[in-house]
Amino acid sequence: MNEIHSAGYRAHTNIALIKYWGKRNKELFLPVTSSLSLTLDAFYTDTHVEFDTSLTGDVFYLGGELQNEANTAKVSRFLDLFRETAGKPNLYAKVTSVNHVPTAAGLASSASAFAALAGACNLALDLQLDAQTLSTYARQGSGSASRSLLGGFVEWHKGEGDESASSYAEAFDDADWDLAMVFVIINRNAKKIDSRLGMEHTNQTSPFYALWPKEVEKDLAMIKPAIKAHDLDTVGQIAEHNAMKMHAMTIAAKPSFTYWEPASIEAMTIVRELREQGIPAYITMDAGPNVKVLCRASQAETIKAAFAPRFGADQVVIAKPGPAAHPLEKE
Ligand code: 2P0
Repeated sequence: MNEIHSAGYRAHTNIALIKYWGKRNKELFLPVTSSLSLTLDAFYTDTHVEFDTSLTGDVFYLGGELQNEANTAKVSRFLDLFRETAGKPNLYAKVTSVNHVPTAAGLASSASAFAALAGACNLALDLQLDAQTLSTYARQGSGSASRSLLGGFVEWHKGEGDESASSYAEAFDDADWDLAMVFVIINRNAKKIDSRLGMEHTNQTSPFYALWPKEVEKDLAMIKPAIKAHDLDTVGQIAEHNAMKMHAMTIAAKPSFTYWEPASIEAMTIVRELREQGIPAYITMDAGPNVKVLCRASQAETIKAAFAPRFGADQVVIAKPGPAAHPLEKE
């Protein structure tokens, strides 16, 4: 008789206000600095995992499509962490994952994907790992996934030396205030430099990287009290400056590269114009051309409208603070 252990989990994506950009240990995904993010409601991943004693290897479906060997191998390496903890090294699984993102977004997120898979494995194998411990597992799928297990503002602590258990994510603030993030989705034409490669190249060749750890430390120390005080202007100014410093480092890498496209700069100009009109709106950008705007939820529609002359309605998405990752109801 074959034995089946299954569970489903949903995790939302997160956007860092203080960025993770560099690893001190690539095998364990230990970061150079701590980081701080906001989990968002608009984009998420639903994942079902079925550990089945009759399987002779792992099977991975993403968006209804059976995945190739390389993608399946990534998932398998991640499942190994859970199999080892459960003491069942030969228990294979069928993983079925769906990313919920707006049409034409190109926003597939490894953060929500590995967080959802971590939650599903923990539940299916009845490991009962607490959120802090589970975040150290999610981290080893993708660094930013550690932060997607929790809701609201989340801090991922860099930890100590090579101690995996010391580098975990922790809820910082529930973000239950007048807050939103407007996504301006810019279709990419340029060839993507994925974040893993981008951060490593920056770390190794950008002369400005030496300044980064100290800057992050200062930014974190300043942004935390501002979040607690619900001071959007201070939070936004620090977050925007942190993002600009990250992107400046990539331009100074050798060879130089940037995630910005002409439309990214147009979107940023609109944000600055909004500010000149007295509307608090602040830019952050990640390893791609999309521009995200931190603002008040009560002004998000006004901000969305400001992008309308230049960007299509389906290119601008309003997201609110999102919840912690959680189990999906059994069908
Ligand atoms: C962040 N990013 O803090 C930063 C800012 C992108 C820009 O974390 O190599 O996919 O899998 O740990 O987590 C994206 O990098 O990289 C990221 P890996 P990950 O959100």
